[in-house]
Formats: sequence, structure tokens, C-alpha cells
Amino acid sequence: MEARTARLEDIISPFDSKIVRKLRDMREIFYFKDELNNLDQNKIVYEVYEFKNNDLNLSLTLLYPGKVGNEYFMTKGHYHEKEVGEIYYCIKGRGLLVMQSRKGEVNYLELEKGTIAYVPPNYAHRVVNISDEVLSFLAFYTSDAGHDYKSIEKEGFKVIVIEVDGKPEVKFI
Ligand code: M6P
Ligand code: ZN
Repeated sequence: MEARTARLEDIISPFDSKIVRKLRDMREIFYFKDELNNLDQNKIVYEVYEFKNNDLNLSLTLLYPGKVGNEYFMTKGHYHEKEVGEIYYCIKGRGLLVMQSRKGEVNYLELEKGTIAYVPPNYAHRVVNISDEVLSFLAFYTSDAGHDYKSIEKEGFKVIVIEVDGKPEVKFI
């Protein structure tokens, strides 16, 4: 087992993996399909840098500002495959952390610089950027947590976060 360090400057350095999600990768995710088709499909919605270790992983997400129609840019969202939670730490920007249990209970928390938020096991989780600057946050999770995207894609999130009169609103759909 290796003990090592990384540094957080603009990104995690060194990082072990990087994911870039563009609008073209999120066609099933955004609500307003016609508006989505009118946007540049190569636009980057977010980037994730992971520092992976034996049993614990850390990731940095840079979630860009933007909207599809009046729905804000967001992450895909996932459950964990194992019954484990996750901790978020917001570095900068403003966001909403939307959570939905397997029973369909919805909960959300505001993220701003310095917020630490806990996602319980068996809650799908997604982050929404409700500002016009980059939302940057760290996530800590066990390396066996796993990402289950299928279940939440099938069920769908029950809410969308949209801009109404210049302000974010969480709407049940
Ligand atoms: C956070 C963590 C990661 C996740 C990323 C993007 O950094 O929760 O595990 O991959 O956000 O979210 P998603 O995988 O749902 O696209
Ligand atoms: Zn997770």
C-alpha cells in the first residue's frame, strides 16, 4: 500500500484519472431537449479529477456555469453500488446538492465556499451550478463505492433546478 500526497492548486496534482463531460454526453440528462439540440454539443459541462488510493478516493469537480433552456448545468448524478455515503467540500462558487433516496424522497442543500455536506448511503446525488462562475468542489468516498448511473437514469430525478426571474428554483416535474 502506497502512502502519498497530492496538492490542490487549480486542479489536483498529480491526478490518476480525468473525466470530461460535454453536452453530447448528457443528452438523456437535461430536461429541455429542443434547447439542448440548439447548443454546441462539444461544450464542456464539467471535469472531474480523481486522486485514487487503496481504500479512499478524492475527486475535484469543476462544474462550469451554463444553462440548457433555463435548467442549470449539473452533473449526471449517481447512486453508489455499495451502501456508503460521501462528503462534499465546496471550494468556490454556488450550487445545490440534490439528493434522492431509493424511496423517492428528495432533499437538497446549498453549497457555497467552505460548505461541507454529507450524502447518506442510498441517496442518488447530483450537483447543480446556480451561479455564473465555475463551481469547484471536492468529494471524498470509498474506492469501492462504485457509480450506479443506470438506476437513477431509469427512475429519473423528481426535480429540476431552473432559473426563474434570475433566481434558482427547484421544481417537481
Ligand atoms: C463528484 C463525485 C464523483 C463523481 C463526480 C461527477 O466529484 O461524486 O464520484 O464522479 O462528482 O458526478 P457524476 O459521476 O454523477 O457525473
Ligand atoms: Zn458519489
